[in-house]
Amino acid sequence: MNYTNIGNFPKTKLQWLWENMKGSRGIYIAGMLGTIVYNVLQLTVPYYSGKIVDLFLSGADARENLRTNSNLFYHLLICMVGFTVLRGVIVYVDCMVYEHVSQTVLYRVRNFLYDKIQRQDMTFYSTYRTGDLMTRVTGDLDAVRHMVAWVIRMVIESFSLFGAVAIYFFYMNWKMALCLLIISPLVFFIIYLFKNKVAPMHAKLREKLAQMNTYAQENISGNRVVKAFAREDYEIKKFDQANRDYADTNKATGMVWLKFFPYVEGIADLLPVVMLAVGGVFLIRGEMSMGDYVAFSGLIWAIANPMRQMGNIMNEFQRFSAASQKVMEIYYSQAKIKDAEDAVAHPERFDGKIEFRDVSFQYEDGDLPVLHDISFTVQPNETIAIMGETGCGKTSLINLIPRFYEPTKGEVLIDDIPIETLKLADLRKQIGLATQDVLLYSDTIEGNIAYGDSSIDQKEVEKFAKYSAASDFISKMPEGYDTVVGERGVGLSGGQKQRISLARALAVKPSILVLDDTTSAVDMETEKQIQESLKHLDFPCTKVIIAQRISTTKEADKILVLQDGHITEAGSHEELLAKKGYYYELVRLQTGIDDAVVENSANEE
Ligand code: DUT
Ligand code: MG
Repeated sequence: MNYTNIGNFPKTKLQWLWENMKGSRGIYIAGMLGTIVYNVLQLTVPYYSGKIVDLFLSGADARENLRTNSNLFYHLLICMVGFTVLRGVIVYVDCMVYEHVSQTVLYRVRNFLYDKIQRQDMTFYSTYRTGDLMTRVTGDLDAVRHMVAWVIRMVIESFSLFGAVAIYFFYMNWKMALCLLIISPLVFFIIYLFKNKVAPMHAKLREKLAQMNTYAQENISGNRVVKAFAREDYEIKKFDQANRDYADTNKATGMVWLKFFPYVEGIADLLPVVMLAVGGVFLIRGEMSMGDYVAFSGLIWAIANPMRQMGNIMNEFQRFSAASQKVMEIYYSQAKIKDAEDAVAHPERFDGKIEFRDVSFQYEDGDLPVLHDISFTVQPNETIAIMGETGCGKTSLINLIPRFYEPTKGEVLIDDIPIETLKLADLRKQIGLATQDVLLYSDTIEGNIAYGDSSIDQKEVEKFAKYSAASDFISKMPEGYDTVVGERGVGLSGGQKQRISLARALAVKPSILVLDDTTSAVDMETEKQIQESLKHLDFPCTKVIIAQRISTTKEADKILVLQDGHITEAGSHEELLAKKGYYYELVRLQTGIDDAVVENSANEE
């Protein structure tokens, strides 16, 4: 896959995240500070309870203190409760901050990605599978959101808690603190080993998810093929396999932590033992007060839990890493076909002259050129027909006109302007295209016809439907133009879809109309009707028509015959008949009559 700059982004993942927090950075930093504050506040309870124990419960003059200094006792108690309540409030607000910022980032990146995907060129769409793209804008993006909402918060929580407690421990009794903390670097080492093991697992996991989604997506949109071949069981099995693969990889990823978990857990469990043994000795020797002992034991969880949490955090961090890689690939991808820096605006109509100058073309992923040195000119308002056997390059040729692809050699000009100097939108707005593979939107028929120009009214929609010989069948439908057609035009026949697609292409009143085998599925009679109305459109329009039937091409001003990407014959119907080449043979084949008659018919015309 050479489409994007994989792994070679202008920013690191965290820098990229930070960039997308624009506008919420201040509040996010406040949120992080809040996290530090509420974690440090955790120390207040053991601090005050330690004080209370020392002064009023276990000290030598505890009773005396309680009698003479009860104010202090209540003061300490109120502080303890007050800080606990304050902490609760901060945690609450903090949670909202993280959630808010993460949703803001999610919204922003999602829109950005959608925008990016919309503006990509054809090569992009043949590179990425739909299911994979869907995974990127859903699952992967959610992992990014999770990073902002949870992972970063947990990192700060763990480190601030651990750090605050460590400092407090040293402040109380440095010897005891040292004994407890000396083993903690070992945890970091274990986590480091764990990271190396789990990172590739997350990359794999993510691929499996994309694969599963792709199967599901292809299967659902291709359900008719599945049914036609009665391959339901096969498809179910295929999905089951992908599903199992994903589940297994998920389990395997979880198992990685299980290998490291006993060591981290062992170290965490060791802490209370050290506390009891070493603390006990210090207590006996009088090197530590009972209050300090209580404070120490009351806080031991605050260094054990961050250790335990590390594995979780690292796991989530790696998930983010794998997912953000995929998101950033789209985020930083650049369409190769885009407006030139100095692109010329051309809001007005074209006259409609089309010229191909020595155009050769090869698909990026193809081994051989599919078009060789194509040169021809179509004058404004003329009709040019392109013929040739399947796979000879007809669709590839017309795809160069709206700049879906770019020639590898030569250039395409419209009204003598090289099309790569025009603004893409201006170029494409002037081209009405009915593609070979018809795709209609889940919308009403009217909505589909007016897709390219939603400003046209019902009357005009009906006019274009008439041009494309679609009005009859549309008016026979129960809800007429308001009939909702499903995805890909479910509920319509092939010929009906083609006619709606033709009406859609006409409805933008293009200067250039490109029809790729658009009447292949309609009957001869209807096709004749369409040909007739195309001749009498109420706006000037150059027509490029790919067709297989002689009846369609016969009346074109010029006919091109393509063979293996070369133009082998060019001229009018009569000129080509006289050549007695491919076109002549085609006429013979299609009309089913012998040479003499073909020649006669040519003479008549
Ligand atoms: N091709 C690719 N990649 C594509 C599309 C086509 O490599 O994305 C190849 C297949 C074929 C050649 O280019 O060998 C020409 O294809 P095209 O679609 O232009 O053929 P066609 O003349 O339109 O055939 P058909 O009459 O079947 O529509
Ligand atoms: Mg084609």
